[in-house]
Amino acid sequence: MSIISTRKDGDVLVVTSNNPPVNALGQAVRKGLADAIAAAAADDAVKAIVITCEGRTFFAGADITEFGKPPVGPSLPDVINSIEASTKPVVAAIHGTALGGGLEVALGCHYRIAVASAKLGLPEVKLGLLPGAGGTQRLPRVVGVEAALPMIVKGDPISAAAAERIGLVDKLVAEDQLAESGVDFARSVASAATHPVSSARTDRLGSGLDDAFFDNFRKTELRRLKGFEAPEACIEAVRAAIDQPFAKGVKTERALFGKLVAGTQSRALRHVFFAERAAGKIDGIPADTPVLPVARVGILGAGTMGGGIAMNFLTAGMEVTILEREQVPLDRGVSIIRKNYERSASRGKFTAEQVEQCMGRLTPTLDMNDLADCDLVIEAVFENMDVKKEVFAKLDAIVKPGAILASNTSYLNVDEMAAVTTRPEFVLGLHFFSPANVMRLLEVVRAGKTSPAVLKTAMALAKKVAKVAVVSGVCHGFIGNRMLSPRQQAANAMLMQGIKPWDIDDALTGFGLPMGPFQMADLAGLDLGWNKETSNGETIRDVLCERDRRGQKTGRGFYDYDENRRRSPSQEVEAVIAAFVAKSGQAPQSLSAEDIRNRLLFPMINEGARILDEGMAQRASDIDTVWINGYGWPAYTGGPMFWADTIGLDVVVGGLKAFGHDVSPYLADKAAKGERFNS
Ligand code: T1G
Repeated sequence: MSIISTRKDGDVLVVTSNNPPVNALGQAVRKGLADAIAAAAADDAVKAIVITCEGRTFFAGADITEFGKPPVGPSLPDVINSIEASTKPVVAAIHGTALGGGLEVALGCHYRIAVASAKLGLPEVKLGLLPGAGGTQRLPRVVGVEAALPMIVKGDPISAAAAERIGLVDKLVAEDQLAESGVDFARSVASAATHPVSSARTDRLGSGLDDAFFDNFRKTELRRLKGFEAPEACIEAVRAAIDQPFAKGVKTERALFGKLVAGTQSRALRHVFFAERAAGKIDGIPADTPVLPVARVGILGAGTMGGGIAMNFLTAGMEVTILEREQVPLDRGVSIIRKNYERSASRGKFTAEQVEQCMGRLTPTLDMNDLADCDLVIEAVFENMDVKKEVFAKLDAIVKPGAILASNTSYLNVDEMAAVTTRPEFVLGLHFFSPANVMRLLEVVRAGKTSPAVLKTAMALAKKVAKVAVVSGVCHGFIGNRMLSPRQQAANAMLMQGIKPWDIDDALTGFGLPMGPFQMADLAGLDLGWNKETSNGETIRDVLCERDRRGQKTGRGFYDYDENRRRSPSQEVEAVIAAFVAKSGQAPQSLSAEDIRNRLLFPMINEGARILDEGMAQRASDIDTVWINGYGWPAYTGGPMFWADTIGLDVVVGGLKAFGHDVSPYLADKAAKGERFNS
């Protein structure tokens, strides 16, 4: 069966793509489309053409795996130009997603129909690219610049209904009638004298969209895209649609695309795309391993984590029972869940009815026996091993056999928790990140006896609650937090060399991380684990806490904070640090931002190498996925392991040696062989 097939429905030629899983526009698809259009042109019996796709979606874009390889014709722009030049009307019949090159194909068609559930978008910017097959020139001509600009610069898809409202889709059709509706629509326009040609349209380009318009757009939309190169290139390309004739505009688009596709950022973001998809694959689990049914979830603890975790399952349509020891914290937890939903509803994410449906699926309780019938129970209680063991022993006695018991611990040994139960094969870690209803990352901790079915069930559940799940072995702090520790140690060591906390933080925020270690410390509270009774000014943190500089909560920590929690360097802290440096007898040092950054990040990478060497992570790209989705590592660098590959493992090894660190043999070996973490 060829990827592109054609059939005649009377005088309408139906061209169908069948290239699972997402009808990516690889070479064979492009060739097949070009041939079909040429055949239609040569066949007088054909009066109109419909392009449609088999499977779960319309074309989901160019084949990303082809990027970086020598191009093989026909090119997508050529295929789209041949569609647009057809004298017989071409109708795109859209279901699932029309994304990137897929929407560009549809824009080359003269008409577009879609089922209501379809999504349409140009997500290229998320891959560090821009639409490179005419999308930046045709979309503004079809829907206007105001509607096109956010679609291209932000890359988020829109619904078919929204697409119809802006004139991108000509007609919405019934979900199960797409092919027939396509033929009917094509037949209905076949006799028209002319057909709309996107590239020739100027009626929607409008006027007076000057620098002020684009500057205002930058101000409102680019703040969250700081550090990404592609958004600005997208704006430049859309401007070309206004300022230049189509033929010149597509040349501008092509030049911008060529620069981006060859750049490090796009290579990094394409790596991230495939890394997130690879993370869901578990080595060594037979394909026929069953996924266990999970309809009702129990949550122990209605605090910040417990409440956020509960929302994931409620939002996904599941029944949740949430347990607390006392009424007050239980009521507080439930009201915070409602407040969070209502805040999201006020931003249009949920309807009031959906909020009530989610809250309706929540059962608060003070009685652990109410968890007996749950299929999965997740504990989010105090981070103490004795407390955890006690909870697991009780749950094991109460919850029905065959139910999964999970811990939301951030560091502790899940094997020890499993060992106090009679069902260790049903025990694992599910480490959510705060706020748990927002953060995409879920570290799935595979304990020594966790069964393949339980692991596979956890991964399937993660997808159901829209999390990016990464499998970690049992080790202190799993993948993310384990790598955070050497960075924190390096930061504290630099303080003792007289490097200012704000210079250290700025080195990381300058690199693109959301926060530096001392900002994080102030946010979490410097008195976390601090004991007032025993404190004796031995460490910088002791002294700061003794002076009631406990972080944002006291308005002073490593920084001083104003009433809007804006931070500023503190002379008092500078003096405290200087005193410690003087007492150590070392001469204060000064380092460049790059040096500071390397001293913080190289030890993390070294720890990442140890994690890989021990098999605590399945692959280097999993570590990248953890740091991007759990710790805000800038995606345009690809994650810590990909970044290390980019700067060269030999450079990392050289730096670690210079900073006096023991280099992981796994890392040293790869560097010596000129290899990369991500092959
Ligand atoms: N190319 C190659 N492989 C792709 C692909 C693509 N465009 N899209 C998906 N896959 C693979 C994916 O790796 C996975 O493989 C499988 O398909 C299922 O994907 C010139 C420059 C469509 C919304 O950015 O957003 O067009 O892991 O797990 O959750 O202007 O896939 O099974 O081996 O994600 O149902 C622009 C990318 C390209 C859309 C479906 N298009 N895809 O989500 O499945 S650039 C995109 C998606 C471009 C032109 C430019 C999603 C999806 P495996 P999945 P899903």
